[in-house]
Amino acid sequence: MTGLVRKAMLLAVCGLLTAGVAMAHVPDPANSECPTACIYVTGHNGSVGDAAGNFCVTVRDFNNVPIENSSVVIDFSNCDLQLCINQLDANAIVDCVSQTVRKLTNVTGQACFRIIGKSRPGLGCGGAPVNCVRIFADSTPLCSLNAPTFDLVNDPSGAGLGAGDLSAWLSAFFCGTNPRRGDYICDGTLGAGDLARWLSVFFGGGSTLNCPPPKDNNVGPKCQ
Ligand SMILES: [Ca+2]
Ligand SMILES: [Ca+2]
Repeated sequence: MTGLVRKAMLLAVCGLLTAGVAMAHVPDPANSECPTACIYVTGHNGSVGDAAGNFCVTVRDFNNVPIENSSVVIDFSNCDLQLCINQLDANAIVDCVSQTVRKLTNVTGQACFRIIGKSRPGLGCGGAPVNCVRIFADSTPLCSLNAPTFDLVNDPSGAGLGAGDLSAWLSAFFCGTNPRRGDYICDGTLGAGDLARWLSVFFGGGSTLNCPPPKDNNVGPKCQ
């Protein structure tokens, strides 16, 4: 091997090593993990968000190493729901203007959420576009998902799931346009499986309450 070739190889190896170091601690979507189906937006039981809505995001870098203290942002700004300011989670930060909920990852690179909120009023057969939720880690886009909502109509008392929500789901079912807010099985259509999932969350008792009214009627900050 000539001296010139050896030098060139050395430079190439150094370049690769430098690139590897530079990519460390930068979130890599290919090595990170998002929820597999969609994100459930639920109510709470007075002390904590409904376990039915629990989901986790794991952030890893180019070398597949978990990133601790990565800022995971769940961005609902394209969705048809209203977040509650109080997520009953001391580690969750809600931004009403940007409609985001944010948490830092733990030592294993994981941040878990239970998003508390409800559907906006007056949606009729319309609603959110496909994959309205965007998930970022340190500003790097990781994935996009749908965000069905169990609490579909407001209750002036601040109560959570009830007959009015069930009725609203049935109205959505008869739309024929499959509003994504009622697609709990996340298959693109509304059917018996979605109704069964709504009933299981209702009877699970974890969404007996939601954030207090009034809703904002699609103007102003999309949370309360
Ligand atoms: Ca309701
Ligand atoms: Ca479905």
